[in-house]
Amino acid sequence: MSKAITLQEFIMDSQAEFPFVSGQLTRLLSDIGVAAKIVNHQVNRAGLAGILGQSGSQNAHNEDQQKLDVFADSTFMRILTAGKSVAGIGSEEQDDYILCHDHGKEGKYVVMIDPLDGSSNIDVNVSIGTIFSIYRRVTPLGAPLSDQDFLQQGTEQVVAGYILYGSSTMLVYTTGTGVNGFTMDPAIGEFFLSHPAMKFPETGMIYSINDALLDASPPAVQKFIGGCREAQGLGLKARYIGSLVTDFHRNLIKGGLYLYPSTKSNPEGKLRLMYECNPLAFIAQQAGGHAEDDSSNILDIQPTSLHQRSPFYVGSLNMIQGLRSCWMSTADPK
Ligand code: P6P
Repeated sequence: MSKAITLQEFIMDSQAEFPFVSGQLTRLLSDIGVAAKIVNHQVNRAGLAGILGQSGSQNAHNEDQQKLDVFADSTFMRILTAGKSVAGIGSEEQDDYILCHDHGKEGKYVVMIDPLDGSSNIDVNVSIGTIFSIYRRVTPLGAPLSDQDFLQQGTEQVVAGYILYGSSTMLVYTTGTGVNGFTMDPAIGEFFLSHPAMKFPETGMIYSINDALLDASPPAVQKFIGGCREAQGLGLKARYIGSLVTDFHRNLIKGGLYLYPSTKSNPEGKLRLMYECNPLAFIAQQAGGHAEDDSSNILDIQPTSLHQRSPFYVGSLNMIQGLRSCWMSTADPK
């Protein structure tokens, strides 16, 4: 039986793929693995450690922060700023981006992170996740960071990944040469390569949407979901957990499409482009899937604000193509 490969070994072996790296990316990926272990430990004991429930504070979106939201955010901030690789961090839980090391003059990379997505599920013991993206800074080393370092298109991502705190804890990421998944062995607190070269199955048969949004969704989305329901006899299934990382991960393994549409009351949708849509879109693309908003590839969107939202449809290519044909057939007659 071949030796199990640890996350650290995989990261070191992969460094050869980046011939010009200074080792900063390797260090940064390792730091994310360490922060994931710390957060995982706390998530797994939340009910015992008295850190369930709300923290009493709100985030940048005036959403109630759970105690674990605050813990996860502070943990990733602490670990990532301790290294010299990161010049700045944009967090869904922080109003503005954080500059590291003398106004961000050091460090080749910036990180965008949703420290704990789906945290409203914590108190009911449903799986939750961390989502992260790494970009190269745009401003030169030695200069202070600016907005342009953070408001980059998704195509500029160097790394994207997520940690799923579920029945087992997994770290899944891509550096642009495929998607690899690592499962934690809780006995020794180490991530081992368990899902090499992850790909969406050719045909997706799962659709994931909050049914309560459907009547307020674009006609194309209503037509697509109607078609899925009619195809129930052919094996189409509805699965929606209300935790994006969990729904995405299941659809990546089994094949499916996650939809969070624009609605009449929220024309930009709910999910955040920089912290949720871009990283999962990069992973989806690398796994043979795709991700769009109401009209274009998510990765091509030029961000204009740190916390901007976007409609989000992500998953198996055949299902994205089915949705696209619904957009075309329901387009307003010119
Ligand atoms: P709704 C969690 O708040 C989240 O950001 C995603 O994890 C999840 O898919 C979605 O929102 C759930 O939103 O409106 O269906 O409760």
